Amino acid sequence: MRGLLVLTALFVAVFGKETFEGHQVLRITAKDELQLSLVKDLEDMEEFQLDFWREAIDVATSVDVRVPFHSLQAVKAYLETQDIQYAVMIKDLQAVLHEEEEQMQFAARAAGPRSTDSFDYANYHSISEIYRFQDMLVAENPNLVSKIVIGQSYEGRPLNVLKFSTGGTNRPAIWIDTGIHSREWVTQASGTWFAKKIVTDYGRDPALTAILNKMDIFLEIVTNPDGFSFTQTTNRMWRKTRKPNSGSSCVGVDPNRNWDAAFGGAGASGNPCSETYRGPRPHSESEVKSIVDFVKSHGNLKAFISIHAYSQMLLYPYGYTKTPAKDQRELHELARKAINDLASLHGTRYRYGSIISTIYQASGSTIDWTYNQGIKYSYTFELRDTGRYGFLLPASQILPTAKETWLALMAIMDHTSKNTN
Ligand code: 0X9
Ligand code: ZN
Repeated sequence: MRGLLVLTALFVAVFGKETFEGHQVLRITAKDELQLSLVKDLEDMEEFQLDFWREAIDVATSVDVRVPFHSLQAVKAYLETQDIQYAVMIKDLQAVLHEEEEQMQFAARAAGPRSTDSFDYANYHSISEIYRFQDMLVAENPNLVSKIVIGQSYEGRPLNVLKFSTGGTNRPAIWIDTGIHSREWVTQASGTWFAKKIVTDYGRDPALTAILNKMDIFLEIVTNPDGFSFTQTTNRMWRKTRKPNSGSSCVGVDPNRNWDAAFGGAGASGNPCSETYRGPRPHSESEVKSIVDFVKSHGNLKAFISIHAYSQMLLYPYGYTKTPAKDQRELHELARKAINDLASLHGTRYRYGSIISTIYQASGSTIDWTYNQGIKYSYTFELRDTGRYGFLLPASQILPTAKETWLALMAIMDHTSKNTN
């Protein structure tokens, strides 16, 4: 296993980008507890190098897993021998990636935008394009937008946060982050669109104007810049941070398992090679610690919204326990309103509820920590889709996704503002 990983790393170092020729994404559906445990056993078969896009939880829900070409026959034989049902969601991952890359290169051929009005919101962009977009937005709207740098990533990239503020000092505020998992590209793309939407709607949309006359909004678009850069240069499927782990050849920590909320509990891994590796200690990742420090020093955040993909879900705490959050009723009602507003645009259907009861148990996740810090309106989204493309959502869906999500964000921000003194 270790040998294979080292070999892959070497190959990539010499030849550039990791390819996914013949990789498939399978959707596996266990029909009883026995089958479910057989599917879970796959998680421990390291030689297969499986990448679980959606984990095994219970009999009712299916599992999405990326299977490398070299394991495909064996995995399918394993499932077929046990009579476990599966469907091929993505037949050739590399073909989808190729399409995505072509589209991105085609879009990048156009001259760089001279203003945020001509920015191409309907395509995916490199990290430097997004950083440049942020600077343009600040330059164009100096009375509304500023950029603060809350820290540095492991590889030394700035952790930029856009601050939207119409005045006051340390006003009550709303936090939004996208891209903490680097491969969830539709989130950073949507975050970019949200930033432009805020400056466009301020002074025009009465609801947003009222919110911004009372509260500040903080938006971190590229929350995991090292991972994001890595998805563009080397491995499109990278999720974690890029900090090496001592004593292991595997790199990175899952920044959505690294928070000090039941850190180390069930729903995270202690194995540095796992996609849900929690890290050596809470807040070990600078990308996480920088937000922690910001939240504490600000001290007046009223809503904290962390945006992921995929699955179409709006979730609130907790992920580590089934004990209901003390504001569960209000959080549930508001989530219902938000997803109904979201659906009103294109009919996109979301599920909603607590993390543990809706998706799966996760310890050390972002919003469990923010909620326990006293930020009542702590929510996390899983944007489009439900698995047809999964993390590889075509660029043609960026605008519909961003626009519908904005309606849900407005519902949460509006309620937060109205319930803040
Ligand atoms: O495993 C996760 O961290 C989340 N799914 S994802 O595919 N975006 O990685 C689910 C965990 C709970 N949900 C959120 N905190 N978004
Ligand atoms: Zn995620």
